[in-house]
Amino acid sequence: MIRSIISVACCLTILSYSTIAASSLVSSTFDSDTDGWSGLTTDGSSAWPVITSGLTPTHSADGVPGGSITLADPDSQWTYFSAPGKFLGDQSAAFGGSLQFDSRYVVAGTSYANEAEIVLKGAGLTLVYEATNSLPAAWTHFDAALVAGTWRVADTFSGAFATDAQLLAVLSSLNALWINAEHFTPVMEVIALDNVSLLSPVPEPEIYSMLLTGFGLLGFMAYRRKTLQAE
Ligand SMILES: [Ca+2]
Ligand SMILES: [Ca+2]
Repeated sequence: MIRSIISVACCLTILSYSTIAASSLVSSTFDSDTDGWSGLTTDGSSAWPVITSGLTPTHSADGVPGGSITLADPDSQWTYFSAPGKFLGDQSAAFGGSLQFDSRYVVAGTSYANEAEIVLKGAGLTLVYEATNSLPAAWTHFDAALVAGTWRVADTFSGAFATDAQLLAVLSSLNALWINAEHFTPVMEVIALDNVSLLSPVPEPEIYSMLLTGFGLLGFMAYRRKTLQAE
């Protein structure tokens, strides 16, 4: 009895460790090429209209690890990396998970300018995520949770936080995923991007802890019962 309870507890432990790690639903590591990414500029007004599309990023050997892509600021508008089709469409599995990437500047401008790090469009909505006002020269990891209260609707600085329902609607019919390549004034910076990944939610560790504690208690009770019977 005790042995079987211990085996079940061990299995649960192994199960919890194997499922706690969030799995990547789609990713770009840029190890050999630009993986279909492009670039664009927008004027950053409320509808975030595209001013220039079809910019071509450059593949670079400098990544963390492997290659990365870089985009040079082409004009006085806001520049973004634009994700290829594999990141778009129904990405509802990422709801509750996160969007992660690494970025750094390769060439700096004179002073920092501040724009939304990530723009998501879908279901007639535009959501923006603000992460940093000062991208450094060193590779920096960004982890944007895809949960309510972190993304704003339409406007970077004063829009309302997106609700769970709005976020899920956008992720279910995603038609644009842009990552900021505009961090400085004037028109001169070059920004690098690596390891873009949409991740599924991480199961709550507390649930597994509670399950394991429960099994531990059951095992102890069974042990006590057996000991008492033997006495
Ligand atoms: Ca890489
Ligand atoms: Ca600039």
